[in-house]
Amino acid sequence: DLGYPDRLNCGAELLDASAERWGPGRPAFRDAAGAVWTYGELRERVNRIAHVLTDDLGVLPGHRVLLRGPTTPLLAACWLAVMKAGAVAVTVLATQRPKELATICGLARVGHALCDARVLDDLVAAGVPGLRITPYGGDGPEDLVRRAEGKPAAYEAVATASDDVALIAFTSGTTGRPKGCMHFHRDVLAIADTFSARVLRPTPDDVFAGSPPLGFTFGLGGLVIFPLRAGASAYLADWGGPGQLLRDIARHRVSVLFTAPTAYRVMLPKLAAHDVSSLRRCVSAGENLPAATWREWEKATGLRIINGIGATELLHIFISAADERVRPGTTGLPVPGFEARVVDADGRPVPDGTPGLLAVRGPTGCRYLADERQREYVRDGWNLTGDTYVRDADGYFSYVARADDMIISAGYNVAGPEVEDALLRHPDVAEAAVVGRPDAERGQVVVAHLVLRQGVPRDPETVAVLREFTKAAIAPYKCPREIVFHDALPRTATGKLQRFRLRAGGTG
Ligand code: 3SK
Repeated sequence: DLGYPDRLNCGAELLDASAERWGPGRPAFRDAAGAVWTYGELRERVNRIAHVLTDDLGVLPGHRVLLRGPTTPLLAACWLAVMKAGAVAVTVLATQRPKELATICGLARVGHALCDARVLDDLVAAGVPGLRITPYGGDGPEDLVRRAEGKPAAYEAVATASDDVALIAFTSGTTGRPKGCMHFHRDVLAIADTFSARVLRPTPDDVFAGSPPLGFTFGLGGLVIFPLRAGASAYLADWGGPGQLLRDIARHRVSVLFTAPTAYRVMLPKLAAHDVSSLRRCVSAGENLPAATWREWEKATGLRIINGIGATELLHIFISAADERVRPGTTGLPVPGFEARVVDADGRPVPDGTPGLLAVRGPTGCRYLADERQREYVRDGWNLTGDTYVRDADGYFSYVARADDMIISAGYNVAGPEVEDALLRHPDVAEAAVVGRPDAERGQVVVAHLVLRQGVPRDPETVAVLREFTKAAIAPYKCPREIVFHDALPRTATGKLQRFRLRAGGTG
């Protein structure tokens, strides 16, 4: 029990309470143009925007407000204003296309949208009936920032109940139809008071930065909720590639980094040219972190990556480990406040050492928005994440594969990520995805889809070298029968690998 009161507004807690506690003059956000917003300035801007929402746009508590834009302090301010106004934020990615936006607006019954003026077109093209769109950051007369200028600098947050819905986040759909996940005001604080406070342990002097967008709860938590709850600051800008992120780390003396395994991998060869001495915490989630990447990062920086598994359904990370608790190659231990176990298809716990389905429960719950899949994914209060995991005798959880990504070849179970991990140990391999291809004789055969490092030839010799290399690392039945080279692997907008597209013969 995290002991939250019945009345709780997460926007007020993250902003007003933090400004009071840590001081309004402390930096809250920095942007790509070099601007710094203090907690006091952020509070004033948020309050003025909240006034526009309630006084001009007629947004009432419980109304759903779509938020869409690249990662900027202004987008974060809009999110906080929606929270303070007691409305429900529906966060989407700036890169989502009209059809996807129309689906989300329909499912979540969105009536209002605050949209960065630079990405307005796709939202307009979505043609959502009755949607009232207010642009921000542009120069039109209706612009939110202009309208906010004349508003009072103070705003009393709506006294929401701690279990009023604060946000609806959509799963990114590694396999198809997105699901809306509802989260309460108390859930927003719970992720900061569990994973962040107990595992990450930031201080008010920390500077956060990273690649996940704010429309993905990995980014919203890591770049807005956690720093504000800790009185720290965040550098908010879109992912501009590995070189850009490394330059930003040096320029803003970033100390807490949130990014995904692929980004750690692509930063590795560029590390030596940048000053990353300010980093003290590196968090990886969004996908399985190969042990090879963990080791190479530690060798290059001396830093032990904090691996974690999170889910939109649980809002943020629920299994992880930091410092001396890290065991490379595992995801870690349940985050204090969460429980996790490995179960069979009937939901019964399996013995340690036996792979099964990962089930988790904790303060953030899993509540799908009007979706019949709630019964399938949530059983007796346990959320089935769709991952196959194994727990060892010490209680550490290790990723095996997505439940539907197990390859069964000639009667043997092959976990794609184990083969990927072996391939990624080779210096020529930049990215790897291993899937099964139907085969009349063996049921399935193991196929490796690879992106090679720049300059490595895509020829039979490279194939032969990689074959020998994997044979020396894993049992022959797991070794890829086929190796296919790609320029890039197919990924969701949040960067998750879409293995189903590779199985279907796509390249992305
Ligand atoms: O979906 C994920 O992988 C994730 C990871 C960390 C935090 C939040 C999320 C949704």
